[in-house]
Amino acid sequence: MATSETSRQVMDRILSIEIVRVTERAAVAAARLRGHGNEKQADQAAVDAMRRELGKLSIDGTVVIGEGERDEAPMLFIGENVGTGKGPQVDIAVDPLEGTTLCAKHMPGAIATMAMAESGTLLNAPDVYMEKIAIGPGYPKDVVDLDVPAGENITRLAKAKGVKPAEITALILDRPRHADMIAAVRKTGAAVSLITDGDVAGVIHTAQPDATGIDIYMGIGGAPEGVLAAAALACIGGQMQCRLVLDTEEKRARAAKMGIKDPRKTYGIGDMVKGDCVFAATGVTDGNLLRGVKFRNNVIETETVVMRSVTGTVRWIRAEHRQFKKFKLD
Ligand code: VTB
Repeated sequence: MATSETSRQVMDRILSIEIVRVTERAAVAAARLRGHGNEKQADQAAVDAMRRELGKLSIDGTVVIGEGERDEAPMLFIGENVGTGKGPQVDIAVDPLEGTTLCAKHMPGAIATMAMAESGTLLNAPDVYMEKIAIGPGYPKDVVDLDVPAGENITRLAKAKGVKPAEITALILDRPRHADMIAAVRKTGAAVSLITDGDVAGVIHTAQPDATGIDIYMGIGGAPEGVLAAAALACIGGQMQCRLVLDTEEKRARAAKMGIKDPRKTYGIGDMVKGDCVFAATGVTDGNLLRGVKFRNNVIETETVVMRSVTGTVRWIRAEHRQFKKFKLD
C-alpha cells in the first residue's frame, strides 16, 4: 500500500539518525574505560549503555546478532526484544564494543557498532569463526573467491584493478592461523597490513581503497562481526564471501538450531543481509575509519558513520555533546 510504504520509509529515515545515539552512547561509555586493561568492564559498560539507548527507539526489535545466547549473556542476548515495542519490526545486530582488547589497551580501531534491518532479513549467525573475503565496489562479480588459494585471489584482483600484485594491499588479522595465507599473499609481491583486532572496520576499509590503501580483506574472524560488516557493505557496495567454521558436532548443532541447514554454505552479502538495512559505528579509540571519543572541558566529541542501504547515503556525524547527564552511568 502506497501510504504505508511512504510512512515506513519516513520511519526508516528517522531511525537511521536515531541509531546514531545508540552507538554514540556505547562508545562514550567504553571510552571512559580506555586503557584500563579491563576488557570485560569496558564491554559491559558499552553493552549497558547501548541497551539503555536502544530501549528508547520506536522499534519492535529483536536481537539476532548480540552478546551471546540467553544463558551466557544477561543483556542484548540473541532473541532479546529491544525498543519501545511500538514501531516497525526489525532485526538488530550489535557489537557494542568491537575490539575490546583495543579499548582495554587504548590501541587504535575500537568502535561501537550496530545494524538494523527489516525483520527476518539478517543472518542469525552463531558466535563461531567465519572465513571471510571482501573487496570494494567496481569489480566484476566473483573476481575473488573464498575457495581459491590466497595468492590467486591477489593476482586476479590485481588484474581486475589493472595493476601489478605489488600494488595490492591485503588486510589480515594477525593470528597464527593465518601464517600460510600471509606467506602466500606476500609471495605474489603484494603487501600485507596486519591488524590485531577489529575486522568489521577492516572489511569496511576495502570499500575505499584510495583513502585507506586497503584493496582486500581476507582471513578468519568472528561470524557476528562478519554479518555486521556485510550490513555496511550492503550500504556502500563491495563484495564479500563468507563461510561459517562449523568444525565440531556441537557447533553444527547450534547453527542448526538457528536455522542453518547447510553448514558449508558460502554466504554473499545478499545472503547475510536480505533486506534494507542501516549501519552505524562510532569511534571509541582513534582509528583509520573514525576518530575516538574526545573528553574535553565542556564537551564530549564523538564521530559516527551511518549508512543506509536504500539510498547508499553515508553520513559522517561529528557530534559535540554538552549534556553530560545523558552519558551518566546509572
Ligand atoms: C575478529 C576481530 C574481533 O575477534 O573477529 C576476532 O574483528 C576473531 O577472533 O575484534 P580471535 O580473536 O579469536 O582471533 C575480535 O578480535 C574480538 O572479538
